[in-house]
Amino acid sequence: MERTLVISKPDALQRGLVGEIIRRFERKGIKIVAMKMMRFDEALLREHYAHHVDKHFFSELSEFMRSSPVVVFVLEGPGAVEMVRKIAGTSADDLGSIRGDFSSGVPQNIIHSSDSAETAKKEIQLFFQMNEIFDYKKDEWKHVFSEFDE
Ligand code: 3AN
Repeated sequence: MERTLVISKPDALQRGLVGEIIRRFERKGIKIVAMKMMRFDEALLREHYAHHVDKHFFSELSEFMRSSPVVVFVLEGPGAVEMVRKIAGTSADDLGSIRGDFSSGVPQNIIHSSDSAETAKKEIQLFFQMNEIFDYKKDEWKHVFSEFDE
């Protein structure tokens, strides 16, 4: 089953939006299979944002991402990567999404989610040990996903 990584960023924790983020995924029927609070250090940040290390905004991004703890999640479901990206939204203009409803720009944009199934695998390995990710059955799924077959 497809999995994706979500980071609830420092602004979400500071603004009391972690529950709202979880609620949006839960009510869509997506399964939470791992969740923990942690703090980014410089090494993890450089690895996670390797594609941005040379960008002009990296120091601003780094300072922001280390300004408070973050909450990281592994979410699972049919088509989870794309569904979670849609619920998270692309920008502050994406009204109805998490970013659209709660953020007004970068870097304070509340949430990170993996951009492809391939990236998700790498990101999940970067943040979680295998024994921190849980396998369990979500009975609700037979009512949520028409294509779901036990
Ligand atoms: P996304 O998070 O939407 O997939 P990426 O991977 O292009 O976008 O960017 C990662 C993060 O880098 C963004 N979420 C944002 O926090 C930060 N970022 C991107 N562009 C800027 C910028 N011009 N100034 C500050 N931070 C930025």
